[in-house]
Amino acid sequence: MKNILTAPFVEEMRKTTANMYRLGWDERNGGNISYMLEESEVAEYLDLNNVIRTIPTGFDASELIGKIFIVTGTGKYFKNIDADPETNLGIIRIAKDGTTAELLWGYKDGGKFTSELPAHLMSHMVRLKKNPENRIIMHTHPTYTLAMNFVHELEERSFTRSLWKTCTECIVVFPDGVGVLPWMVCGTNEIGIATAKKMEEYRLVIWGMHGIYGAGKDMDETFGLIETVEKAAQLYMIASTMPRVNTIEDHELKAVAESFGLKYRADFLDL
Ligand code: 2HA
Ligand code: ZN
Repeated sequence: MKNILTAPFVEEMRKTTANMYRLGWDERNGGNISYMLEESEVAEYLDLNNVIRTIPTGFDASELIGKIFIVTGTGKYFKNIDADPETNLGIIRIAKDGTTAELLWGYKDGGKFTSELPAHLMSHMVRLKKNPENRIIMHTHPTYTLAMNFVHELEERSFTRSLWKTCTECIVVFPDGVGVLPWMVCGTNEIGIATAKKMEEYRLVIWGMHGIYGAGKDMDETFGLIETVEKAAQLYMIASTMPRVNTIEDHELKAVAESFGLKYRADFLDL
């Protein structure tokens, strides 16, 4: 059996969370990531028959029975993951009842998975149906995206348009746009259900005045989606305090999308 600390998926969790912390997006225990793993890749590092303990999830994830995820821990800080992955991360498998998580590794201090597990697993279920390659759900609190939440209408068409119009390549990176939820209590099954519903249409979902969710096939794609929204929001916020002289026009957005051959939300453009 190989040392789990050398596993590429543990390394990716360490590097990504450290990077997000350094960007200032994940203060204290802010943010969480879940990453679906292949049974065969985990079996190189762990005895899959050895369940350390079981933890109830509080909701039904029957569609994910037997699936294995590496997930950030509740109350744990992204800042500390790199130095102590075994305390701050855990590897869980959804048990046969669909409502229990079997702990295979991690949460060494008796901890458990993120309080946002409902939003993560419900989003995985939806995204997997859209794309069987989907592996990552990522939640974070990017500074400018959040700032923009306080000065911009929280409505997906207009929010998406403002982002698209700030950065030429935004429409290329997220042609499906950005879903927006109003402010809601976090950590509940209700916000999980609402997030998953948005994930039927979008790979990016803003939690109004809280943060953002991203979904993708790997860490780079998912991080890249959120990073691009954050860059556009940063430009929007910097430029919004000054008189606007230029903008990317709707016909120009259409031209970019068509030149890249994208299936995009044409109904989000005024043409
Ligand atoms: O777990 O970001 O939404 C910390 C959070 C909750
Ligand atoms: Zn959060």
